[in-house]
Amino acid sequence: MDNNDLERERGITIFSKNVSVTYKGTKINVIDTPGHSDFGGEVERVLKMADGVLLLVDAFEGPMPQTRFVLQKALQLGLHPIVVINKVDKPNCRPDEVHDAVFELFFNLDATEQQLDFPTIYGSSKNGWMNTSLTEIDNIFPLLDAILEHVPEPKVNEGTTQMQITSLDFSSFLGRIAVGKVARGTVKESQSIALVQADGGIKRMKIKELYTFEALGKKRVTEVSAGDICAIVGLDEFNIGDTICDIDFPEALPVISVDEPTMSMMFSINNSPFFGREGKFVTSRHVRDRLMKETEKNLALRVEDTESADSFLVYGRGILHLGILIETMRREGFELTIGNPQVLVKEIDGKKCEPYENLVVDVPAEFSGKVIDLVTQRKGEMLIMESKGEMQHLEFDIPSRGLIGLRSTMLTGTAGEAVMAHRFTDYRPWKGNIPGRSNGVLLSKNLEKTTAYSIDKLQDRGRFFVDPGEEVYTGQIIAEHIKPGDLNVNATEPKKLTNHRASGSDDATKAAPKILMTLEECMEYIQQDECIEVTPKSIRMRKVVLNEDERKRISKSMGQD
Ligand SMILES: Nc1nc2c(ncn2[C@@H]2O[C@H](COP(=O)(O)OP(=O)(O)OP(=O)(O)O)[C@@H](O)[C@H]2O)c(=O)[nH]1
Ligand SMILES: [Mg+2]
Repeated sequence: MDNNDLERERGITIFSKNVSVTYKGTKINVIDTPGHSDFGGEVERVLKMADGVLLLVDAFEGPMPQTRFVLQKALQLGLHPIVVINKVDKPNCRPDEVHDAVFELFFNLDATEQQLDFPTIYGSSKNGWMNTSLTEIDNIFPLLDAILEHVPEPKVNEGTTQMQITSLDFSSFLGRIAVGKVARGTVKESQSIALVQADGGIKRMKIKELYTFEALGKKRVTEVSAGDICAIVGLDEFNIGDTICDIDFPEALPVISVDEPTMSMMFSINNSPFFGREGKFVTSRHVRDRLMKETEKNLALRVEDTESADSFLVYGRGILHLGILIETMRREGFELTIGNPQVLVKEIDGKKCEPYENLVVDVPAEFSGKVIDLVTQRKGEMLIMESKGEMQHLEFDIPSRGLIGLRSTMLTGTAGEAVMAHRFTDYRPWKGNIPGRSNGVLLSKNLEKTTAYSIDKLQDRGRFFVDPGEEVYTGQIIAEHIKPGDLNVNATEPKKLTNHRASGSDDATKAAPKILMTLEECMEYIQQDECIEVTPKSIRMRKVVLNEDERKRISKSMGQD
């Protein structure tokens, strides 16, 4: 179902999706939700459309931090999950232990007697089977039977039309499409309705076209009754959370609450010397309009104007949440400057508080000491340490701040073996200073093309982010310094003519290949005085202040404060 470009590239679900299957005469609507913790708000919202839940757990890894979160939301809504232990084809998987762990999780989350009595299905979606036991079969009918048996029929409320818009679909032909479950009465084609907004305002409009979900697509219908999920075309203006009601009896459903943002980043127009070279949309007007448009569907996102007309403060749920937005914008042709991510600090009972997260790391036992070391340096506290096959399972409490940049150091420190996941828990008192990046950077002294000759000479000073022949500018971060402290270097010197060796390509082959960093890696890499230039073609890290002398003056005056 992951059909969006970004989803395919990353192998994760970002947007929830609807499909349906008819089994033994019953239509089953299936909603696929994202699993990553940054998209918790989305999960929470679409759960409101659901009459039941399949809780998918990996037969090797067991419940993850986000499993806890989504399960908690489902239990609070009074849903009765069916537990699906997937991937039993994996060698060394432990389906029975995982089942026990899931039971313990239900118990810890105050599940009712009835919820604790959950049905369990085992299987391998990769190999196309699901069964009530660990015996491999050649179909998934036991899973569908469990759905028919354990998921209650939707409540069909009689009365006037009522449907809350819980998600949004988009088609270039039809425009914005409102999706939700009909809660009461029916919704009809050409019906005139009242749209009740979050602030209580009411707008009258007309439904143009109506669809239900059928297999992997949509089917046009003339009427949808309570209990089914429907997609509506032709409402010009609506927001997620609005209720579609009878034109004469506008009665709204409770407003949808979503997770508060935990992180903010400054989005500005591109102000590098390469401004406007690679993008189509580059003015503050373009950027502002696009961000405001995004807030209509991206509920966990908030955008604030700042003192500068060229900068906007964007609040989100985490690096991935904001990273996806930036990546989407750059593909649409935008140029931006992105500041370093800041966690949201709150004052609670007169105390400065910051977000904390639950961090889970699975790592081969030989690296567990290293992991504990790295997390403790960043003010993490270990809660759990246990063996899971040949792996060590570690759980920590850590300020969100400490997580920024942790992934790359963790992967370097464990030869790429650590698997980590984290999830926001709550706000707690500020934990004090957390050390930032330990290495400095090499900065370009000039605006010019880099040369193989210079890069080669500088190889023992740092690991480069640019290739020979790439154009760089003053103040651009072109390499990681092998030591702390920044260095301004000339990476653009042409080869000396006095050199007697035959000039040619042999120099170019000596340079180690550049380090490729993803957008999110850059977001975690940069420090307070640095930012990222994002264009459709490039991602460049740079100092906020490009001029070396000016930077010195500023850091001097800061030091005197
Ligand atoms: N071995 C094995 N791998 C599986 C099985 N099912 C899924 N996978 C793999 O697990 C990975 C994640 O699968 P997804 O379907 O994207 O998982 P997801 O839970 O939807 O992930 P999010 O949408 O990001 O939350 C993919 O690499 C799949 O190929 C299975 O039964 N056995
Ligand atoms: Mg998925």
